[in-house]
Amino acid sequence: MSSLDKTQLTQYIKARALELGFAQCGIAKAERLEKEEPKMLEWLEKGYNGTMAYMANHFDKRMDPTLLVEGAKSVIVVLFYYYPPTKQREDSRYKVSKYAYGEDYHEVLKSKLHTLGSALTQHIPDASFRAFVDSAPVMERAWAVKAGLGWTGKHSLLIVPRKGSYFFIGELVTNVEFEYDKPFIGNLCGACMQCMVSCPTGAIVAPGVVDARKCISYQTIELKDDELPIEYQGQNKEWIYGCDVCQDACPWNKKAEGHTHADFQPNPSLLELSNSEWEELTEDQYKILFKGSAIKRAKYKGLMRNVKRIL
Ligand code: B12
Ligand code: SF4
Ligand code: SF4
Repeated sequence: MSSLDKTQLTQYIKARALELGFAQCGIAKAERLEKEEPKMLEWLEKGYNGTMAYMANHFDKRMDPTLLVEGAKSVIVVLFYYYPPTKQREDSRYKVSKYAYGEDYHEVLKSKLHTLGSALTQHIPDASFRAFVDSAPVMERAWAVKAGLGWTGKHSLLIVPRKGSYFFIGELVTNVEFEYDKPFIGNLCGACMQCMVSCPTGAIVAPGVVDARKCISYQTIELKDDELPIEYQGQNKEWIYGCDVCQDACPWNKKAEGHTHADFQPNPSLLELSNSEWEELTEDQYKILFKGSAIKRAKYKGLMRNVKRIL
């Protein structure tokens, strides 16, 4: 048994999260996401997931973390700030999304989440937990809202008041009970439409709804086909891995400052690659340059296909 009561344990775990480099930590009760369910179903029915068939898998588990993790009582949600301190060279015709400048964030966040989980088991020996970042059937943005961390903007991403959207989201689902945060109520977008009007492909089809098939991020990373469907060709003039246009356009990101994580520094070679170096990149160079990077998700063939599309 822990010597800490519920309030102290809640404060302790949140303080540990901040020490580990997370910008924010909120905690929500693990329960079915009743409100999100019909919206998710509609998104799938409209085919907005494109070839990401996995988005339709484990529907019940995605809606209810108690089905995903046995005995789950709480979802601890953490945010990791990633706006980079340095950017790609100005004259680069081949833009890489800022989230992929450094090491693979899945690895960085998972390792920190496991350290956070171990801190929990030190106090509660029979605590169990599972750490998730991005790839599991978990509605991460909905949980961040439930844990009081922010709202989802018209581009559908989580925005933290005054701090913007350049955050990754991670979770620990655990059998331990905490004092829960109040959900973030409302939406601070107001009448702004900047993300919707600036999206180069019209992928934000309604406020808060992204048709992934039209999104450059999907087309450059998730879509494995050699050719883009004809209706989507020619709209993307610069992105070879992901896309930041809707986030860069957002007033909540206008004051974004570079992060200071020593363990998540941008890869200097990536920032400095010239246009001709991108065009002539060999598979061996790719392997050395992007070792441990999120860019590996696109594979060499996929990345060069994206370079050729722009070229
Ligand atoms: C699939 C996916 C994608 C797809 C689809 C994107 C999307 N918006 O759904 C693609 C490949 C396009 C993508 C792109 C990106 N992604 Co992504 N992606 C995911 C993933 C794996 C699942 C998201 C999901 O469930 N989508 C399905 C839809 C239905 O979910 P939803 O938007 O939450 O659904 C709500 C709304 O649609 C709304 N809704 C539905 N209908 C209606 C109708 C009305 C009227 C209203 C108001 C609302 C509404 O209600 C739904 C339920 O809450 C998550 C990780 C995770 N497991 O959650 C990361 C995640 C969302 N991605 C992330 C990132 C960083 C990106 C990119 C910025 C990467 C980049 N720079 O290229 C882009 C951003 C593009 C964008 N504007 O969304 C981060 C976002 C962090 C944040 N601050 O929010 C996540 C959380 C990963 C992580 N762990 O950090 N992604
Ligand atoms: S990431 Fe780019 S393509 Fe996708 S919704 Fe945002 S602006 Fe549009
Ligand atoms: S650009 Fe405007 S509408 Fe879009 S998310 Fe930001 S505040 Fe909301």
